[in-house]
Amino acid sequence: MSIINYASREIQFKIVYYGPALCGKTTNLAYIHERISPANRGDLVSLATAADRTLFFDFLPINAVVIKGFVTKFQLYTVPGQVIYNATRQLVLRSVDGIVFVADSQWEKMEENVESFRNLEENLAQQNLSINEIPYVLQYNKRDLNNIAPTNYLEFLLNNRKKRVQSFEVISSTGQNVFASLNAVSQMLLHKFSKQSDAPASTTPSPVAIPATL
Ligand SMILES: Nc1nc2c(ncn2[C@@H]2O[C@H](COP(=O)(O)OP(=O)(O)OP(=O)(O)O)[C@@H](O)[C@H]2O)c(=O)[nH]1
Ligand SMILES: [Mg+2]
Repeated sequence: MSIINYASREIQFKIVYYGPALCGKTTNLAYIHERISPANRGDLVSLATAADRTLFFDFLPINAVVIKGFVTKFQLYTVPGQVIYNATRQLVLRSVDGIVFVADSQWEKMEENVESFRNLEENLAQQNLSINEIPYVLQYNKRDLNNIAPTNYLEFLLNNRKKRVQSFEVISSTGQNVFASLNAVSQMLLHKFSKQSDAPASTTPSPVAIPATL
């Protein structure tokens, strides 16, 4: 649930990067952290094992646009993808506003992708939420590798609901479409906020300032 502070005119949204182990969630946050100027972001906080597997979560706060006089902040989190850390995923998902589901495009990861999506739905259900109520986008990551499934197969597996969502072909290690997917989900959140608040909807600018060097 977004946090609105009328005194400081700030609104905060929580976006969670979800997906199977080693699909590239932390790599997304590392890239975003590297590309946004320190004036517009906080530190990337990562709690990882020696082998760089996320143990608890990664956290990156970013400042984005001003909308209707509110400074909008996005708090980006990743969950640990390893199956054993489900309790932690449930904690990280608390009060989530938007989700970037990161799928690993490699053929051998299809089952894990589907299982992770199902696990996401189950964990949302525990909060009495349905995936259909939460703005989310899909990332098909690791498009640079050779052994990858075609995107229409990934669409068939993961984007097969009545209401299809936006999906992106991503190479998070080089940054391809990392900001496109973040902006898409942020924009959905801002639209939702615009619709819910009393003031007339304004045009929604690109929520996250994309560095000019991209
Ligand atoms: N070739 C390629 N490798 C990638 C890409 N994205 C991530 N990787 C690599 O995949 C490995 C796992 O990436 P992480 O970002 O740590 O994965 P994660 O989803 O955070 O994993 P957990 O924390 O265990 O859930 C790392 O070695 C990354 O460099 C990509 O687009 N292409
Ligand atoms: Mg990680």
